[in-house]
Amino acid sequence: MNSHNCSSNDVELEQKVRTSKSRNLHACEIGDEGDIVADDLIWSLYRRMFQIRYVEESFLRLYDRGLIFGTVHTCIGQEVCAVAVTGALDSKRDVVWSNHRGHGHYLAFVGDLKGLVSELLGKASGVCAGIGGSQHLHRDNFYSNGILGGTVPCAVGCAYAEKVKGSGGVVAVFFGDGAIAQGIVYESFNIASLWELPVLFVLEDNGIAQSTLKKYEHAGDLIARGESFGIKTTRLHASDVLAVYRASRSIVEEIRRSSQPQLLALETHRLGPHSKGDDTRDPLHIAVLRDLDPNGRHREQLRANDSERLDRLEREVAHQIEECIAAAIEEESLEPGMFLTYSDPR
Ligand SMILES: Cc1ncc(C[n+]2csc(CCOP(=O)(O)OP(=O)(O)O)c2C)c(N)n1
Ligand SMILES: [Mg+2]
Repeated sequence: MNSHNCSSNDVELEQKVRTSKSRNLHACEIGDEGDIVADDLIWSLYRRMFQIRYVEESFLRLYDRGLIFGTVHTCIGQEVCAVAVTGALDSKRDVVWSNHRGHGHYLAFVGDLKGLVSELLGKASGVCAGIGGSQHLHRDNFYSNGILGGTVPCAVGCAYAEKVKGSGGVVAVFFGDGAIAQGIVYESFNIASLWELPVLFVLEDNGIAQSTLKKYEHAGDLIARGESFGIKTTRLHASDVLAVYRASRSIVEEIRRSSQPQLLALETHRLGPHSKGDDTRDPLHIAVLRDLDPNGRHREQLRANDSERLDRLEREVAHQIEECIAAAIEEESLEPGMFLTYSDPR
């Protein structure tokens, strides 16, 4: 197991802030590999991270304006997990199962900005015709559901299907440190390992489940749980997108070759509320976390590399998102009665 010591108490966090501030790397050096390929790659990975951040912040504002119904869980601060892991997958043959915090996973894997924005605004042009909403996104090989842990056996079943078909597809499933408490997760680990299924279990360990800190919920080491089922486990900080991307690529290729499941445990930090405005954490703690924001750190590095290119990138991405939002707001909303009569036209 690649293990880093990384429990999320404040003292350790402050040390990390100091360490991250003392590193002022050129963009090419992110991931400790300075080459041309890395230079282009980091720009495209950052583009996606910025897009996700901008969309998520927009969703919170739209929610406040009463334009989003139901609930909305943003992945602000956790963008590296979505971008790096799904970037390592092949969207044609691999499959993603996501959870309640899935907008970033969807954008990074499917790339369907318009479908996502319209879906959250409850419009017919949304990816699920506006009736799935934030937690029920499905298109092509992407599935999501808000039942904690419930997606993990679905992913294992999918991986079984891919194996039987001989497609070479890998199934990645994202779940949090709260969800890993669900018993079904262990039944899934067991079967995946026993039947040698091509699954990548991705634990997004942000140290909190809604308002319950990990230390009040879990005994023992979360990461060791996969290993006890014979599942090879890698533990990383989700702070350096290029490093996590490269690690994910090699893990995915290993799963594809061997048809053995693996667990990738990413330590990450949720910078926003659990859903909308419901953050019970000490504001000082959040301020420390914000200093560690991977988006901010990558942004600083890219600005040092080419500030005009960065401004252009952010302007373009923001403009595209604003256009999508404006168009979706203009679109007529669904009639409440249609929920009773809707049938999928596909
Ligand atoms: C089975 C189930 N129980 C409770 C909930 C309500 N709920 C939604 S998110 C959440 C916390 C999830 O924590 P974690 O798995 O760590 O993911 P995070 O929100 O931190 O990304 C809870 C309790 C749920 N969606 N499903
Ligand atoms: Mg959590």
